[in-house]
Amino acid sequence: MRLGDQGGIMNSMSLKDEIAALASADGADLVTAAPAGTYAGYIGEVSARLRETGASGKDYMLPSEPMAFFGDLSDVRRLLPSAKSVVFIGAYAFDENCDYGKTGNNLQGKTARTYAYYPVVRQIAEKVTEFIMKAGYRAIQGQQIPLKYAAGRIGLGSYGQNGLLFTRQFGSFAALRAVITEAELEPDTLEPPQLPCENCGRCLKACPTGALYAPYKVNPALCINPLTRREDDIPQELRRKMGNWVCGCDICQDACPVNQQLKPRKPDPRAGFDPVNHSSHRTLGGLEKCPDLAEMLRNGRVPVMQRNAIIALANIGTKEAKDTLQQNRGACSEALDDYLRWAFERFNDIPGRHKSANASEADMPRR
Ligand code: B12
Ligand code: SF4
Ligand code: SF4
Repeated sequence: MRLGDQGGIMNSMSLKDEIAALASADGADLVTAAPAGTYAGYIGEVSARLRETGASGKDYMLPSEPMAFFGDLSDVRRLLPSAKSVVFIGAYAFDENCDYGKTGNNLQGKTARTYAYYPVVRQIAEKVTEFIMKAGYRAIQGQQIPLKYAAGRIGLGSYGQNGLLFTRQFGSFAALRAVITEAELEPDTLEPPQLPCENCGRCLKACPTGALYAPYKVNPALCINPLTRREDDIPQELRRKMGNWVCGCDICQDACPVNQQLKPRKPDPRAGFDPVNHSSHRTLGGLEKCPDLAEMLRNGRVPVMQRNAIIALANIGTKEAKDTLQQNRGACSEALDDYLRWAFERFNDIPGRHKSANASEADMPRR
C-alpha cells in the first residue's frame, strides 16, 4: 500500500511527499502545499480595483460579472466544501522558443510566454488530482482560486509592482495551477524573495497603455493582454500602443531587472496553445509562438487574430509589412475593413515610415 495505514497526519505527510515526487518527475518546477482557506483581504482589493477602474466583466474577459467571479475565487470551499489543502503547481515559462529579440522587424507577432505553459501545469495538475483521488481523497484541479494572492500568502513568491507574483527561482515567468483537496497536507513555509521594487518602477514606465496605473494595480480595460483577445472594437489610440503583440503582452515583465537575470529553459514538449482546454487560448488554435503575421492573415484565421496581425503589421510599419498587408488583404474578413483602412493610413502617417504616393486610393482594401 502506498500510504501508511495508521491514518491521520502521518498519512497526509507521506502523501505530500509522494505528490511532490510525482509532480516533479512530471516536469513541475514548483510544488507547494498550503492550507485551504478563504481570502477576505483579496476581495477587498478586488472591490477597490473595480471602483478605481470601473472595469466590467468584458474588460477582464470573464464569463460573469467580476464581483461574482472573484467572489467565487475567494473561498475554495465553495468549490469543494470539504477542502483542507491546496497544492500549487508551477512551471518556468521563459523558454528558448520565445526569443523576442528576433521579432519586430521580420514580420512575426509575439505571444505571451506564460500562456504556452498553461497546458503544462494543467496536465501535471490533472495527474496529481488523479493520484490524490486514488489515495481516497476528493480533489479538483484548476484556477478557481486567486493564485498569486494564495501562493503569496505561503511565501511561494512576492508581488512585484507589475502586479505579478515573483518566485525565487523563476521571477514572474511562472505559470501557476492549483489542486484543491480534502487531504490534509503539511503546509510549506517558504521564504519569499526580496524585490528591488521600491527604487525601480521600470515596469510602470514601460507599460505602453497605462494599464499598470499604479504600483501593483492593473486596469484590464487598457491591458494589451485582454485587448488581443477581445472581439469588440479596439480604440485607435490603443491599437498604436500594441506593438506586434498578437496574444498577451510581456512588456511589464521584460522591463524588470529581476526577470532580466533569467536564463531561458529548454522548452517543455507540452508547451503550446490548446484552445480546447484553455479559454485564453480560444483564438490561438494552430499558432506557434511568435507566429508569422502573413500566415495569420492567410490561413482563414478567426477575425480576432487577423485583426491582431493587421495591427502588428501597421505598428511594425516597414515597407515589407505594408507589402505583406497589401498582398493578403483579400484574405481578411470584411469585418476588418476599418482596421485595414486604419493600418494603411498609419503606414503613411508616421514620419520615417514607409510612404505611398496616394494612400487613400492605393491602399484601401479591395475585394
Ligand atoms: C483576472 C486575471 C488577469 C486580468 C487582470 C490582471 C490583474 N493583475 O488583476 C488580465 C486579463 C488583465 C490579466 C493579465 C495578465 N495575466 Co492574468 N490572471 C488573472 C486571474 C484569472 C485572476 C487575477 C486576479 O485575481 N486579479 C484581481 C486582482 C485585484 O488581484 P491581484 O492581481 O492579485 O491584485 C493584488 C494586488 O493589487 C495586491 N496589492 C494591492 N496593493 C498592494 C500593495 C502591495 C505592497 C502589495 C505587495 C500588493 C498589493 O492586492 C491585490 C489582491 O491580491 C489569474 C488566475 C487566477 N485564478 O489567479 C491570472 C494570472 C494572475 N495571470 C497571469 C498572467 C501570466 C498574466 C499576464 C502576464 C499574461 C500576459 N503575458 O499577457 C498578464 C499580466 C498583466 C499584469 N501586469 O498583471 C498569471 C500570473 C503568474 C504569476 N507568476 O504572477 C496568472 C496567475 C495565471 C496563471 N495560471 O498562471 N490577468
Ligand atoms: S520592474 Fe522594478 S518595480 Fe517592476 S516588478 Fe520589477 S523590480 Fe519591481
Ligand atoms: S501586460 Fe502589457 S499592457 Fe498589460 S500591464 Fe503589462 S505592460 Fe501593461
